[in-house]
Amino acid sequence: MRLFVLASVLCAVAGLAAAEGHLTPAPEGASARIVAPEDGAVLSNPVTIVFGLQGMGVAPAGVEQENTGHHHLLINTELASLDLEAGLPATDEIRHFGGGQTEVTLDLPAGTHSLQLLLGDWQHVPHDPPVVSEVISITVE
Ligand SMILES: [Cu+2]
Repeated sequence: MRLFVLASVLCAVAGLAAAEGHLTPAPEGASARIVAPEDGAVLSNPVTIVFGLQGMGVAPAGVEQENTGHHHLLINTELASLDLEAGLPATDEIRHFGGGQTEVTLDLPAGTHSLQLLLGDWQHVPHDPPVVSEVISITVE
C-alpha cells in the first residue's frame, strides 16, 4: 500500500513537470558536432562516428547534473519529426548513448544516410534550446 501511494505521488510529480514544460536548460552557445566522418564521406562498413560536444559535458543517462547530457545519433531522421519536449524513443534510427559514449562503430546498409547528433538530458529529453549538430550525409558502399 505504501509503495502504491509513493508511486502515485511520483507519477503526479512527473506529470506536473511534464505539463509545465520544464525542460533542462542548455547553456548559451552549447553545441554538438559530428567530428568524424566528414560530410559527404564515402565509406565501407564498419563506420565509426565520433561525437563532439562544446560548452557542456557528457554524463550517463540517469545522472542529473547541470550542463550535461548524453548523445543521441539520429540516422535518417529529421529533427522536425521528433517531439523535442519528451523523452526520445529508442529505435534503430534514434540511438541512445546513455553510458556516456562519445563514439560508435556500426554497420549501416549500403546507400546514403543522414546523420545528426541530438543531446538529451538525464531523462533522454532534449534541452532548451536543443543541442544539435549539423546534419551530415555519408554514403556507405
Ligand atoms: Cu537517451
